[in-house]
Amino acid sequence: MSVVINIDRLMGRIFELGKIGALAGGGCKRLALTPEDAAGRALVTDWFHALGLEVHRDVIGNTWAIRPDSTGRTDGAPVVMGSHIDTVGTGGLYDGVLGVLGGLEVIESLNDAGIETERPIAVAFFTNEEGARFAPDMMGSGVIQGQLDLDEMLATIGIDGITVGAALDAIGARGNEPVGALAPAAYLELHIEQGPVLEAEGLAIGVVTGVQGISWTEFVIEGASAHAGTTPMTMRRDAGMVAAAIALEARAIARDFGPPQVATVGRMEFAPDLVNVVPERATLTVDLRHTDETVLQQAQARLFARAEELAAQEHCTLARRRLARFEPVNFDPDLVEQVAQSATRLNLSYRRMPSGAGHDAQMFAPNCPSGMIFVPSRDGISHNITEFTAPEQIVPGVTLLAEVALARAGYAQNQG
Ligand code: HGY
Ligand code: MN
Ligand code: MN
Repeated sequence: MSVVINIDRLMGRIFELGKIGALAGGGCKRLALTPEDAAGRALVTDWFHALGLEVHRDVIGNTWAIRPDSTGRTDGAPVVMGSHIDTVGTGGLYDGVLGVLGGLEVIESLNDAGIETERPIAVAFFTNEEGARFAPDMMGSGVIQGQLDLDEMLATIGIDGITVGAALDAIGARGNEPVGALAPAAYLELHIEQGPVLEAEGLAIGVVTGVQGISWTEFVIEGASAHAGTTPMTMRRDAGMVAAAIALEARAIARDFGPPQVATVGRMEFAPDLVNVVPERATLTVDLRHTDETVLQQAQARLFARAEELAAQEHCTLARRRLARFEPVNFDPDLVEQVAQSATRLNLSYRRMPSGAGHDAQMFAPNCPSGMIFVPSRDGISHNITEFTAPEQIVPGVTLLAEVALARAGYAQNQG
């Protein structure tokens, strides 16, 4: 028997949350720990309370809600279904949200069916998964799972000059549960694929085997401002040109290494940023990813060495700062197999695949059996306001999430 989910109820919640931080052309913007994020947190936390769940919040704002086991207790290690509700600046309605509200739908569907479990089941959202305002990404889940240092993260300064600690307090999101307070028996995350594979292969489900390695670096190049018209090219110390050359090197690395190597320059700023002034300072970020740690190290080494050369050639200085660095993660093979077998039992087409994006699940993987379920993304698009997954594609994902969560939590024997 599989749990019957109420897709209309779930889509209603997805659209309701999507109204918060809604962007003019569609999609939404709820950068971590902004007033928009605070409003989203309040709405979802209200939904947790409305189901009578026991709500907890920790020292960096991670929030989880526990459904008691069949004896009414919530102190056992729960099976956790989680993800995030913060978004990037051009966010869609489904990235992260589907995993949180899908988990809530599983819990409400269990309530509807009167199904009780031997273990507690919980649903959670984690602080600052995106890392767009405050790097690194997966910050909240990294802290509570011991992969990132709490004090270091609270002191992290965002792209707008505010620390994580100050932003937490500005929206009243700091809780009192300590690091390590959430110790799941198993962790499951439903997420949109955010890439083109499932749609291209006509598959319903991605059984995620792991997450590729991530390297985020900020470069700051210092040169000298000069007159754009009077300064001979040989006299320039043009920080902007060094930044542009580093960006082209990042693209060359992806080309030369070939798939699955990817490289992205997401941010680039010049100072004084004026049409007729040679830039004296340039700041850019480079995001490199690969499924193989050794290759990612090679890509990173080439980028760093070339950046030094380019700066020296232009008589500029170069400062480099790590924004994020996570090695590739493999999910628990038994759990991956269980997801695959449940998909087969539900007659769902699927394939095993790694995740190109980072996810909270990778922070739980060293501590408990962790796994992920993907559903297709239209045109493979995400981090874009046109991100879309149809309700009929969501149903299999949530049904499979329920199936695996129940298997891990154990049906209580005294089912009516
Ligand atoms: O960057 C990522 O992969 C994720 O969206 N935080
Ligand atoms: Mn996400
Ligand atoms: Mn994302």
